[in-house]
Amino acid sequence: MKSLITGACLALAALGVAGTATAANPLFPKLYTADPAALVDNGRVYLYTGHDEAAPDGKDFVMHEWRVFSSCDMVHWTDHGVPMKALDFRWAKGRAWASDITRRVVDGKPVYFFYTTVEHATIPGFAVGVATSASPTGPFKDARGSALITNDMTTQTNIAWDDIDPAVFVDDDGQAYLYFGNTVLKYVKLKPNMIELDGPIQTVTVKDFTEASYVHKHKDRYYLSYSQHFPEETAYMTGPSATGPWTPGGVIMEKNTGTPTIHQAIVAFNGKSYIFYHNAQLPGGGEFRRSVAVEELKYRADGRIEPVAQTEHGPASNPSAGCR
Ligand code: FUB
Repeated sequence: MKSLITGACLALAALGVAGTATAANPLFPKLYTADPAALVDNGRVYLYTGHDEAAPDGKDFVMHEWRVFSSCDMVHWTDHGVPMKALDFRWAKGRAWASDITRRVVDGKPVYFFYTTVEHATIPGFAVGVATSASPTGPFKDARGSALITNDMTTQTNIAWDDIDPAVFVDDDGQAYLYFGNTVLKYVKLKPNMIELDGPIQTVTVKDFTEASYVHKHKDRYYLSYSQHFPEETAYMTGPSATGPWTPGGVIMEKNTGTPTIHQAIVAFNGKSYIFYHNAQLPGGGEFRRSVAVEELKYRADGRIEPVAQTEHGPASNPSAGCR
């Protein structure tokens, strides 16, 4: 298997579309990447990012597509290219902002559900779309032919980008939730088909919330992490269920220099936990030219998360024996 992957990577690298990278942070030295999302599947970790394409003096995000990478050890990464572009949603105007991913078995087969932020072409503001694929590396196709969430469905603020950064969480009982929002944190239940809302959009009061909400579970505890303030730092709360009530836990990662955003994803892989985030540490990096990095994340005995420092060396190799 390893030689097949290596051979495939060499061939793809020759085409200039994919290849392998040995980690140290930032993970991908030839590409500006942002807004990480992660999925562990068959012992392999898949990492989904946005692609920052702004010019060095750019004054806004230029993001047309998402990228996907994978690793069996958190150190060597395979580039699987572009699983989807913003304009693959025919109702979208563009802007491939943050995404998240989950896997469910439908009719006995795995289906990968990719939730994304894009700008809507006809309903002013940003929207959430959902796309599916039979493979974690795509290609992903619009699952509905219409947006799942549009800016006119929420009224807490009049910000055009207040319905961004979808994060999907499937609880142990099978109920799926989608968290999203800028300035106001919202969540909604998803129907079992994963492509329709099931009930009203709810809000969560979170002091200093900015964006990038993300829910994961560790042992019996639920963790809601998010970006707070601007420039952003990564904070978290804990609770007894996927809907809280939430108790503040503190700061996981301090703010960046060079970019005000930080956008995390937290995942358990091969017996350890990791936090993906972005910074501006690649040469030529900045607010609109970010780069994804990863660190090991540790829990204290009482369940609290230890503060995580950004490093250049990244985590130690953690080879997954079951990696396919
Ligand atoms: O990448 C565009 C936006 O910047 C994301 O939606 C936010 O989370 C922030 O990272």
